[in-house]
Amino acid sequence: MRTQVAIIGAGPSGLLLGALLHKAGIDAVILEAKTPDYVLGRIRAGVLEQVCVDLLDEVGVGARMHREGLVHGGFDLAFAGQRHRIDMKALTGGKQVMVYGQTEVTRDLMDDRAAKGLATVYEAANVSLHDFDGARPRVRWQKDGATHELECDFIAGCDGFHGVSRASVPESAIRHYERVYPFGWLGLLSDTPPVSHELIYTRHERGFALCSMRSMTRSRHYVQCSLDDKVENWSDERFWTELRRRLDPEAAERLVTGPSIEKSIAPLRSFVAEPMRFGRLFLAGDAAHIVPPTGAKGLNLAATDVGYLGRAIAEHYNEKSDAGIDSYSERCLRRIWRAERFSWWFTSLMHKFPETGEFGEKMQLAELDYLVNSVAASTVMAENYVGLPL
Ligand code: RFL
Ligand code: PHB
Repeated sequence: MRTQVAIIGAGPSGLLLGALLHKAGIDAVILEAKTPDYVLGRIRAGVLEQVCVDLLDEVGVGARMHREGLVHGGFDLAFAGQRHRIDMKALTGGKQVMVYGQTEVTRDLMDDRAAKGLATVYEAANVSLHDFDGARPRVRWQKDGATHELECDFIAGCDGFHGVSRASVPESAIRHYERVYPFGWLGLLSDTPPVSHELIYTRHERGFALCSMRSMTRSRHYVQCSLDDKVENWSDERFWTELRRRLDPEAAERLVTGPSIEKSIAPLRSFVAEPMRFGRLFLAGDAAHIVPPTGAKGLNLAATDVGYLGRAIAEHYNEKSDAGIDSYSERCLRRIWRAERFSWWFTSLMHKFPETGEFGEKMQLAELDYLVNSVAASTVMAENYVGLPL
């Protein structure tokens, strides 16, 4: 079997890259370890930057997002029992974000791929990458008791943080930068109306809380939890009680509770692998970097990585230029480090860090007070949240 680009992973970055390559007339095969239902069952991101929206429009899968997604021009920061609105739209000269779940983005890309008859191999086991330092890379996998091999020109490693692509690179060729936070987020999805029409990020002595949404009838809430916590320890009732305790009085009053549809714990981590290109292997999305979810940047970074990569590969075939391929890693990393900085900063500002003590808490409150009362500081926050220019 032969293709131009072998894409490892059918998460949002692999699927979007597949769509961008198809649009440029380039043949690609996607290999995914799990089933489609498993991929769609992972409840993750909810906030899309304009660059991500533009890429989905560019490949023609944006119609449902524009119909069902919610455009937000601001969000609230809550601390010391009060809420303060950050007016992103006014502070950034009109920029806004789209609230539309990662599950829906993935579904739209999957449906489009299926409708076009493009090749995706689900349940591909033991995927292995070979010879990407030479001119003829190959990918092998097992399915239905048989071993398969795909010859290609390029391999795109879009297989997330625990994938095989980054792990296939010799240790001496890659450098990792990492910070693991001493807590996680416990998330709960429910068919209940959101607390407010915009997101509320809350700093509280008991820990961080976030009120988000998927629609005006479906909410997504998070509370900071300890790293060794287990979902089984959290009945729906315990979750709602804990969330309500952390919210400001008005939000607590408006909170509508109901049975969970999904509940899961995600550890928080900042991680970057450098470089992102190894001969004919490219890493993209969570395979190369992780941000804590506080800044809502993970999926957006994945989208911009594959935006750059799709264009670079198209230039290689259609314009016989490798300029985009040669600058891929550097271009991505510049954007990634700025998003890492913002996500780390916002995480540090909003969470309970037991080791920093009361002094740390006072610093957080002083910074939040400055942030919501200074136009300059609010503008910095707003322009990072809507996404820095490409
Ligand atoms: P994914 O989504 O992990 O997909 C990788 C795919 O690769 C497959 N795979 C393999 N396939 C073949 N062979 C192997 N050996 C393989 N190993 C793995 C996996 O099964 C999977 O299907 O990575 P991708 O595509 O790079 O997408 C990244 C995003 O999923 C991630 O950055 C975001 O979800 C992060 N994130 C958020 N990002 C935002 O932009 N805005 C948000 O509001 C936001 N909220 C969040 C988030 C992540 C969260 N969690 C759970 C970490 C909220 C949370 C709680
Ligand atoms: C979500 O809706 O899942 C969500 C929203 C904003 C974040 C993180 C997650 O910062």
